Amino acid sequence: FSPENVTVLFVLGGPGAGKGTQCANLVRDYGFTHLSAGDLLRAEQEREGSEFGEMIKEYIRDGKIVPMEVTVQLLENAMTAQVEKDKSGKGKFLIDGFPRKMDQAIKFEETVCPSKFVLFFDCTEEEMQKRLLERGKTSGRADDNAESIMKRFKTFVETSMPVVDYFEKQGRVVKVIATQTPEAVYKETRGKLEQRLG
Ligand code: UP5
Ligand code: MG
Repeated sequence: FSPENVTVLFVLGGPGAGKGTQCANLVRDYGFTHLSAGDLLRAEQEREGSEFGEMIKEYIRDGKIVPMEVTVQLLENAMTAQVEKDKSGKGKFLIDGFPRKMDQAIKFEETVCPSKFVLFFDCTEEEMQKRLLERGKTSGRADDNAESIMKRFKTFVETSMPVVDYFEKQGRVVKVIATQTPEAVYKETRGKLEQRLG
């Protein structure tokens, strides 16, 4: 697909900030296609015959960032499939949980498509930890345990926040306070998004 035919918003925020929850709302009301990098990696890990399965499993459990080649390729494949499926030959994407390392940000914007802006969900670690431990009771996610959560927070602060800062310096971040109820967070999200999209 050609970059002129697609709109991309990156959706960032710490582990458990509510990225997936709010993306579901935006899909319902604005017709975006939601692509979660974490979901794509988990699906690839499960795929029979994947050469990356074991590696992805270890990286996710340790809260580390999977080498970007794998993730960028998965995202590009999913975008291509969606654009080809769409009658208009266009696409409107929420790329959730990506880019979370500087090399990914540069590579994706250079070789796939620049993003319009970043939607950043800002939440306290205390609140995120509470949410993830609660979800961990039933999610079956290998990284929803106290030890992995700590590692995910460390990676977020050291590796992913610099990406948010990089976009912020370019005036490309729309920040939403994400500690409130899901409904309140969504209300703020809609308001800021509509202002920005014009
Ligand atoms: N919840 C949501 N909003 C709430 C609110 N306002 N009030 C109270 N509760 C709220 O929400 C998390 C939980 O909180 C849910 O139970 C929800 O009901 C509740 P969710 O919407 O799922 O939050 P989200 O931000 O999507 O949390 P998630 O756990 O998905 O975030 P992560 O960023 O940690 O997970 P992701 O799947 O993106 O990545 C997982 C791993 O994949 C990474 O750690 C990394 O190892 C790997 N990865 C890469 O290597 N490269 C990538 O590019 C991407 C991922
Ligand atoms: Mg998520």
